[in-house]
Amino acid sequence: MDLDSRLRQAIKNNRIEMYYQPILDLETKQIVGAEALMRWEDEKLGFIPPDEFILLAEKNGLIHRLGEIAISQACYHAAHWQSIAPIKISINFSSVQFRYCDTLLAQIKKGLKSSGLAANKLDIEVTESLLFNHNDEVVSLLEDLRRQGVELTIDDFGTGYSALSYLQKFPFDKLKIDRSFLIDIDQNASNRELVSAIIAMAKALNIRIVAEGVETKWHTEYLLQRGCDYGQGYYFSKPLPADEFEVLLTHSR
Ligand code: G
Ligand code: G
Ligand code: G
Ligand code: MN
Ligand code: NA
Repeated sequence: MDLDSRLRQAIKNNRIEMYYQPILDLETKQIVGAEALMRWEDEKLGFIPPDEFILLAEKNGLIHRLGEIAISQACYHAAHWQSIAPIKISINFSSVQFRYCDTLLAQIKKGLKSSGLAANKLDIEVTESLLFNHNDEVVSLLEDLRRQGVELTIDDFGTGYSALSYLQKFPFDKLKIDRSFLIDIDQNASNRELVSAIIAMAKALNIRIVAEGVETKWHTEYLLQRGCDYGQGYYFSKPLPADEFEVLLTHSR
C-alpha cells in the first residue's frame, strides 16, 4: 500500500493523534499554553514524520480533513484542561488550509462550539508564506477570528520570505522565533544578535514573543534577559500524548 492510501486508512481508523508540548512563561515558569502537534503512527512503518505526511496531505487534499481532526481533538482536550489551568491551545495551520476560508472558519467554529472552549483560549499558528501571496479573503478570515478573541501567532519566524511590512498590516498577537536561530546561540554571535533584534522588533510592535527549540538552561536565561515572553522546547518537555501532558500540567500546579 502506498503512503497516500495508508494515510486515508489512518484517518478512517482514528490513528491520527494530537501530541501537546507545553509553552511556559519564562519569568514565572508556569505552563501558559500548549502547542498541538499531529502524530501518525502507522502499524508497519511506525511514526511517520509530520513534515512528510502533511506535505503529502497538502498535495492530495487530505489536509482539510487533517485540519478538522486537529481542531476537534485539540479543542476537546484544551476545554477539559481548563479545570486544571487556564491554558491556551496553539494549532498549526498550513497555507493550503486557507484555500477554502469558509470551510476553515466553519471547522474552527464547530471545534469551539462542540468542545465549549472559549475563543480566547485558542491560538492559531500560521507561517509567513500565508501572507506572502495573501488575498483579501484570508485577511478578513484572520480579522474575523481575532474579533472573536482567537489569538494569532506567526510561526517559524525568520525562515520564510520575511517581508516585515506584514507585521504592521496584520493583527498578530505573537511571534514565534524559529528554533533554527537557537540551535548554536551560545556559540554563534550572529544568531545571538538576530534573536535579540527579533525580540526588540516584536516588542516595539507590541507583539509578544515565543522562542521554540529551548533546549538548555542557558537558552532560557538568555531569552529571559533579552525580554522574550514565552519558551517552548525539550528543556521543558517534548511533545506528549494528551494523558501524559495532563499529568505534567496537574503536577505543575
Ligand atoms: O513535531 P514536529 O515534527 O511536530 O512537526 C513538524 C511540523 O509539522 C511542524 O513544523 C508543524 O508546522 C507541522 N505540523 C504539526 N502538526 C500539524 C498540524 O496539526 N497541522 C499542520 N498544518 N501542520 C502541523
Ligand atoms: O516531536 P519530536 O520532534 O520529538 O518528534 C520527532 C519525530 O518522532 C516526529 O516525526 C514524531 O512523529 C516522532 N515521535 C514523536 N513523539 C514520539 C514518541 O513518543 N514515540 C515515537 N516512537 N516517536 C515519536
Ligand atoms: O510548527 P513548528 O515548526 O513550529 O513545530 C515545532 C517543531 O519543533 C515540532 O516538530 C517539535 O517536535 C519540534 N521541537 C519542539 N521543541 C524542540 C526542541 O527543543 N528542539 C528541537 N530540535 N525540536 C523541537
Ligand atoms: Mn508551530
Ligand atoms: Na516553528
